[in-house]
Amino acid sequence: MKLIVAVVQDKDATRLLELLISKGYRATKLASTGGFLREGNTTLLMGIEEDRVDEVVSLIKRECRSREQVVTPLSPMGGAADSYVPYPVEVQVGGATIFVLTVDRFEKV
Ligand code: 2BA
Repeated sequence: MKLIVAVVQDKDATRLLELLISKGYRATKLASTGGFLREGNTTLLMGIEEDRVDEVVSLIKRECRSREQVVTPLSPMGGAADSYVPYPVEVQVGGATIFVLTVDRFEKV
């Protein structure tokens, strides 16, 4: 078994979750916050049989869109802090950040 951890945008989370559940997958939805934007996003935990991981990843790719967002960072994204002047920058928030981990042991009691 593998554990898929997927950080997705809130806008895509409900639709993706409904699709996964309708296809018989199990998932846990966690409310999370992006470290950079400090905005809400959604983290899905999914225990998936190894031979179905690719299908789940392609469902995530299908349902999650990348979007541009304008932000004004409160601290510098690189370089010296003393000469820092905040100004809006455009960031591309990805459709999904996906981690696939090996599960050593899985039990339900
Ligand atoms: P955030 O940390 O809020 O990041 C949102 C977007 O801001 C990122 O999109 C990226 O385009 C940009 N960004 C993040 N850190 C940056 C930096 N230091 N300088 C410039 N731009 C920066 P994504 O890369 O698609 O990430 C979307 C969300 O996925 C992240 O929200 C975070 O919650 C999660 N994430 C991404 N990579 C991760 C990782 N390696 N480990 C854990 N969570 C991750």
